[in-house]
Amino acid sequence: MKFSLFSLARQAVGGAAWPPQWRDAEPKPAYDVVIVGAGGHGLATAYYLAKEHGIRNIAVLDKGWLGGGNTGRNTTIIRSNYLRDESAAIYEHALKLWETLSQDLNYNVMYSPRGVMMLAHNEHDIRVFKRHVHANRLQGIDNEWLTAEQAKAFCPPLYIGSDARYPILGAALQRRGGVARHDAVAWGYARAASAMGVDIVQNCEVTGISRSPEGAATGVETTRGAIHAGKIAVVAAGHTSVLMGMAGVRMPLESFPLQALVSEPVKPVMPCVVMSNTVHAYISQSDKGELVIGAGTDAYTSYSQAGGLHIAAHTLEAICELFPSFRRLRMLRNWGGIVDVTPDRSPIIGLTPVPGLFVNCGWGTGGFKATPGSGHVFAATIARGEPHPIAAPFRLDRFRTGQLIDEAAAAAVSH
Ligand code: FAD
Ligand code: PYC
Repeated sequence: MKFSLFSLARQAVGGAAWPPQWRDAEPKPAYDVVIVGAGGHGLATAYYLAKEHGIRNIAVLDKGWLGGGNTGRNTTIIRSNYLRDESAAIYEHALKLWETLSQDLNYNVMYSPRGVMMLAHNEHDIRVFKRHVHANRLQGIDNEWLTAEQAKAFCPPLYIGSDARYPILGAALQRRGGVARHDAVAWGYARAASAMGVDIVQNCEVTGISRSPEGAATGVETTRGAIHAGKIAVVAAGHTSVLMGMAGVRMPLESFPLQALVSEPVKPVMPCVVMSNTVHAYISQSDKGELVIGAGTDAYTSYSQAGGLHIAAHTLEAICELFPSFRRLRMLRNWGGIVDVTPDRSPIIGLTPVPGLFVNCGWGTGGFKATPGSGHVFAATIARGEPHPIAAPFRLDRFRTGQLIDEAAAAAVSH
């Protein structure tokens, strides 16, 4: 890996500003772009920077192993049935990229468009989901309303009796929604980016962001030394506030644990993805046969990669009421990740007040589905130094101007 001797020397003098006579002699950055975070979004960004913008002198740094953050911990639900035009544009952009991603990367990411169904349990749910169906149709995105009987026909294990504790009054179905293999997405992007010359450095925690006397971001301090960089992109879900704080930028984010669990493997029994925001549970079946079950976020902010057990218990109770035949299954394991959540539940993508510093974060409980689209538009934003049109509405300063993109209901996970 390439370290800049000049930046090491600068660190040795306590990070002080370069004396004027040295400034002229500043070295060429070791990397054109340093990406902090080797999750799906960071790796996808590196891949599209290399593939579509010819920028290959890139390092992707991670404090752990690649794909070991939320990318490797999520329940892989993919859909684009959001409410607002801005959101529909980015999630649909991603969904279209998912459709050919295995071919593009020459790596099977096991994208499976098996349908995502969101259950309505009361009048309010019905109105909210019908509003999404109508909005999506106007946006050219597939989403349809099902009666309870149609929902049961689509997903036979679902219990729709009127004596249910959470009666099912109907559902919104996006047939093109589905799942993919989370690890394969990280590995596929990493392999393809690496083949184009991108350096991926694991076990390399970023501990500081250095700035020029004029204020521009010039490099990162890491547990393995300093690295001088032309541009720096922070893509470190859950930890963004900490990293951006190193450059003096305060972010409108809160970090929460979000957890999931899997059952013992069984033969194919769940044909689709079912989500219920109201009962705080969602479920699908992995290709290994495990039922993949997710819960809502913890109620309190924390950096612990484990959610409260009482939340998991509530989720399992709800799943057993929605799918009584799953009562006999044993749970195999549970885990958690840390998601960073914005006030309007939409991501932040783009430039920052610090020249040369870019950020992509705030995907909250729902960024896996966005991975290809997020990486694609973020790469264009970094390469051109101005927001890609799809990324533009998600700029950081919307929290100053008030142009929020409220997607609280589309998140489909309680938070
Ligand atoms: P990550 O994969 O978390 O990558 C960020 C990386 O940054 C990490 O590898 C971390 O080690 C690294 N990092 C952090 N700090 C530093 C530092 N100082 N120096 C160097 N590296 C650093 N989304 C969906 O769309 N569908 C779902 O079904 C879904 N289910 C979820 C279920 C759970 C339990 C969880 C936790 C999340 C879920 N999500 C889901 C959300 C989704 O996982 C995330 O939005 C997405 O994976 C974020 O990807 P990322 O690449 O931005 O972050
Ligand atoms: O955004 O679809 C989603 C999701 C499902 C589970 C967690 N996030």
